This record gives sequence, structure tokens and C-alpha cells, in this order.
Amino acid sequence: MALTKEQWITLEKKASALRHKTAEVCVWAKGAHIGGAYSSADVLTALYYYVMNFNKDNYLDEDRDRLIISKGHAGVITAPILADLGIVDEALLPTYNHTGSPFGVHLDKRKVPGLEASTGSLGHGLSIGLGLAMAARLRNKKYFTYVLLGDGECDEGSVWEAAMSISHFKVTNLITIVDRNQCMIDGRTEDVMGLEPFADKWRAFGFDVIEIDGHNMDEIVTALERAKANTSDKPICIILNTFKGEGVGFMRDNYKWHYGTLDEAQLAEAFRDLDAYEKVRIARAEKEGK
Ligand SMILES: Cc1ncc(C[n+]2csc(CCOP(=O)(O)OP(=O)(O)O)c2C)c(N)n1
Repeated sequence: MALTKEQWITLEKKASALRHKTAEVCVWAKGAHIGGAYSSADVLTALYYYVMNFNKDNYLDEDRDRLIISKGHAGVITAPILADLGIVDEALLPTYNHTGSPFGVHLDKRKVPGLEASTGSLGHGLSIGLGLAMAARLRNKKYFTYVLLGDGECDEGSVWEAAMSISHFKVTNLITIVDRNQCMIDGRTEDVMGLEPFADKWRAFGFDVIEIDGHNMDEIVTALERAKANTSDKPICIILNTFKGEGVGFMRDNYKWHYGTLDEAQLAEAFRDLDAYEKVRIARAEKEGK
């Protein structure tokens, strides 16, 4: 158990608030990648609000932790997080995906403070993270680099080239995280391009694998802390078993909600679901938290 009950509940409330805000941004944007934002919402909350040394006062410091959101279409939740952290202007969120906005549907590092890399073209984030992590080692810096990949993204060969290098060079200050929601843009991963045995593939590339429920905040934090404390020379890949659209009944586990927008009735239904979901999640933290 990594979290106290209080910390766990605080993170649950934050993840829920972010899911609500993401739905609003999706409406303002007239469409965004909401399904994969929701599968990643819990790990992003754990990273930005508990695990990482990253905040509005240090986001430009050399020693800050780095997170590369390689599945860059999760911008629809990244922008609200950076606004909530006070790094970007919250008043600009309604412009998301509009002409002239600093926020495109994929975020641009040159326009969005706090963003470590412009992503959206899948398959590049792990190599970017590898470079940042090797730079830390060469310069004797203590920061950690985290890279969040989509499972569909792992169809890209470049992911595996980076994986090969990470284990070859024993880059253990890089923590690879995969959002294994089993869905991609136009189908289920196992129908489009089978990934299984997925964990064994990472093992074959020289990684130790931690596989967890990606919607259990305590498991997420425990896994990240275990990865940070790794003293072996094998890098770690955390596979998060998640659901696309987690939190909203009509989106959950449905690849058709990879990208979409919400009309008024759908937004109201989504909010009702998210409110009920928050209650269930908090009840679990109350029951299982210490
Ligand atoms: C190089 C590249 N090819 C294709 C796309 C189009 N695309 C956008 S999202 C996506 C599916 C990604 O699936 P996954 O990584 O599982 O994302 P998630 O389900 O977590 O949202 C694809 C193919 C892209 N953005 N970049």
C-alpha cells in the first residue's frame, strides 16, 4: 500500500475532476480523443499529482522529472492538467482545437508551456525519452523520465527499436508505461494487429514487466514507486490494464469512442456517469485504504 487513505481519496477526486473537465474540452473542441484520454486519466493523475517532481514552480528546472506523452492524442486531458497545475492559462481551454489557439488537437511544445515534447505522430516518444534519460545519466542528473505509450502505438516498429536500445544501454532511469486498453483507432488491438503475448514481448526485449489494474490508484502509485526504486540493470515496463472511455458507460471499452464529440444530452449523461463512477472509486479507497 503506497498511499494513505487520504492521499488515495485526494487522487480519486482529482482524476474525476480531470475526467469532467476533459469532457467539457471535448465539447468546446467539437471533437477530440476522449476514449484514450479516459483510459490514461488515472496514471496521468498519479504521475502529475503524486509521483513526479514537476510543478508550476519547477517545470523549467533542469532537475524536474520528465513525462513524454507519446500517445499525443491524449492532449485533450493533458491541456486541462497543465491548466489545473497553473502552468497554462485555464481561460484558454475553450479555444482547444480552434484556429489561432495555442492548443491543437495534438499539443505543440513551442506553444504549450510544461509540455516536454510535441507528439501525435505515434512511435517517437520512447526514443525521445531514451535521449532525455541518457542525457540525465551523462550529466549526472537525478531526474526520472517517464514515457506513456498507447498499446496500438506499439504497432510502430520504432517503439521496439527504442526498447532494444533502452535495455542494451541499461537505461533504468527511464520508466516505460503502456496504456493497454485493448483498443485503437478503428478496432480492437487483437483484431487490427495482435500484440499478445504483449508482456512477454517486453520481457524478450530485456525489460522487467509490472502488470497492474490501470484504474486502481494505489496499484499505479505502488508500481511507479517500485520502478523508481529498481536497482537491477533491467529497465521496467509497466503495463496498465485499462478500458478506453473508463468512467462513462457508453464509451467504456468501445473503440468507436477513440475520437468523438458530445451533444448536450451525451454530456449530461457523461457527467452523471462520472459522478457515479467517482463515488464507486472513493468507496473503494475508503474501504481498502489504510
Ligand atoms: C504515425 C501515426 N500513425 C497513425 C496515426 C493515427 N492514429 C491516431 S491514434 C491511433 C490509434 C492509437 O491507438 P492507441 O495507441 O492504442 O491509443 P489509445 O487507444 O490509447 O487512445 C492512430 C492509428 C498517428 N497519430 N500517428
